[in-house]
Amino acid sequence: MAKTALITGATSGIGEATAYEFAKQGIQLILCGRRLERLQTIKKALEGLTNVHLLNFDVRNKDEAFKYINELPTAFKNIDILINNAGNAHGLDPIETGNIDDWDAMMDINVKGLLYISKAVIPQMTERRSGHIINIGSSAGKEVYPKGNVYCASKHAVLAITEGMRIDLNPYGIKVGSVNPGLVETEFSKVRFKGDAIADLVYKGYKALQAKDIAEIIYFVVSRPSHVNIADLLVFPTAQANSTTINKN
Ligand code: NDP
Ligand code: 8X3
Repeated sequence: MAKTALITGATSGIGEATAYEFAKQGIQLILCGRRLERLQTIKKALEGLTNVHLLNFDVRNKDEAFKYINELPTAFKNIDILINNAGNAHGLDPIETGNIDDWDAMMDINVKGLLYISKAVIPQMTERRSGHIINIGSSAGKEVYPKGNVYCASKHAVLAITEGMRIDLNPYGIKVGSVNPGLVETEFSKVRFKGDAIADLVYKGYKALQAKDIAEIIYFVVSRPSHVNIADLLVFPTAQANSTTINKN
């Protein structure tokens, strides 16, 4: 029987590319994001390959997260794979001038949103004693870079939550791991810099990772045999050695 995956943040970038990759492999999809039109376009594009169900809500809204996940139609009720991907950086400022709304957004979406979705999905996984959770962390969850403060904190939290989940869900045979990319050319920098032209410079002068690169890695992770769990994966573009060392032309 086809597996079912819930992907948060499926309207662009890594989440969208993962939806395409999973559809190609015949995995049924539950796609979550705030931009409904984009969700509908993706559903239309993928329906020839697999079944797609849309969940149009903000992961910060815990009532909606529980309501939508608890009320999934029968054909989508059993979630085998959860990709906790929704998230972004907001701003790049020294701690002393950082914007509190940016801080709230990063902690509320990247950390608390991931927890709400996980809390809504995990009980059915523990009941069935199977499942696979992949949290999309970041190289920013492994090292802190200048002005990265709160975004880095949110991704360090994702890594700690991943490790905690893996320990607590170990008796149930549930796989938990994180995929942690360096620079990926998506809408990420447009969101971070609020549409400012500076966003275009982030991926200039070298070949950044593409969303499809990460989607293929995520599919590799979910397609390992049942006794293999890729717990923690760090991937950079070849031109990047760490958060601050990038070989640009
Ligand atoms: P994008 O901006 O392209 O995608 C972000 C996705 O998250 C969108 O689909 C967006 O959908 C969704 N999202 C954001 N906020 C919410 C919310 N409140 N509720 C529901 N969905 C939300 O960026 P990426 O694809 O690059 O980012 C995906 C993940 O990868 C993030 O967790 C990011 O931190 C991580 N990452 C990115 C890297 C990069 O360099 N790009 C590197 C390392 C990690 P919508 O706006 O429609 O709700
Ligand atoms: C995204 C990578 O270096 O822009 O998580 O923070 S970075």
